[in-house]
Amino acid sequence: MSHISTRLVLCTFAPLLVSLYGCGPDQTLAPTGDDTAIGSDSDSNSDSDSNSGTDDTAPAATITSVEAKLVPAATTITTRQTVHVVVTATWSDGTTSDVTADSEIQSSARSILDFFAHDIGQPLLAGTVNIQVHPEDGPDPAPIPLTVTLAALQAGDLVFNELLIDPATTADPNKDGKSDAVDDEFVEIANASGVTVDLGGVTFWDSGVDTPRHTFASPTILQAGQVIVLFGGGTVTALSAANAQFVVAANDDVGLQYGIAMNNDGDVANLRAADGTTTLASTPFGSAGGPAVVSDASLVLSPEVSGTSYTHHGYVSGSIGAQSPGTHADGSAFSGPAGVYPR
Ligand SMILES: [Ca+2]
Ligand SMILES: [Ca+2]
Ligand SMILES: [Ca+2]
Ligand SMILES: [Ca+2]
Repeated sequence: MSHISTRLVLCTFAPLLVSLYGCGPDQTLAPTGDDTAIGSDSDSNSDSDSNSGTDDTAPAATITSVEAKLVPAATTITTRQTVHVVVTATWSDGTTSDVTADSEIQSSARSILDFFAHDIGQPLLAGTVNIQVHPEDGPDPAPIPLTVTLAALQAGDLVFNELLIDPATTADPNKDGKSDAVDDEFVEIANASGVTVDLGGVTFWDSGVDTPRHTFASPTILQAGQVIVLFGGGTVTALSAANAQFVVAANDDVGLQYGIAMNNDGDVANLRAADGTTTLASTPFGSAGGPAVVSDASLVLSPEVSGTSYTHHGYVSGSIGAQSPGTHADGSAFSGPAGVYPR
């Protein structure tokens, strides 16, 4: 409307502009080639110019701009948060509408952040991404930059899914070619948090000593649905499984070369946060309370990862035997993020 008013004023008081603005009873308002500034203004005039006084043939409005934003707004998130993308179109008649459902929403780095649901961004690793939006109609909005940082570990994020406290004298779970009561002990630690976490600086303790048996290297990234297996010693290079990592106990105390030292009569497996004091997970067994230790086989959560009690590994339906470092008891792989965030 303001365009019309301006035009009327101009036509009334500045007759010399008649040729530019097309004043008069006709409709010669179309842009004239390279004169883009005037052309774009007068183009909308021609749509709303109604000499007849009736609203007869108004063409459909068009999208003039599109904006994409995060709701709530964010420039940095941790892996414990998700982001919600909202796409809004502004139309030539001044109205706006939500066109999120009609827009393609993509991440510039899907390993860092991905869209498993249409408009919900799920962080997977630390880093910086651009969220790119392609609306079905109208111009692409500016991409949304976003930085992802790793969430701090909390109690409950990690669970001891499997503990091999008393390996069989003929077993070789770490597959280093030797059976060893210390080296072949292991704990299988599952990420039950549903988000990516970093075990860097986290320590493993048994009971009765004031020194950790193992300190996880920085960073040790564990994504949702993944596990890491900590063996007492030996080598683990022959082991591999999807969504699983394998490490050997190591600490800085040369006088404490006892592996992870899980006593067969009873002990407590503990994980502490990098601050050295916060307990992340604690599982007593045998004489320390909790489940009885079984000989020559491991204890495994029932159901795996989400359970709160332990059972003999060999009793699990479909069990592959006495232990299963890096896989479910039936030998199947852990799901990783793809199983935690279904599309
Ligand atoms: Ca033992
Ligand atoms: Ca071995
Ligand atoms: Ca011990
Ligand atoms: Ca297992």
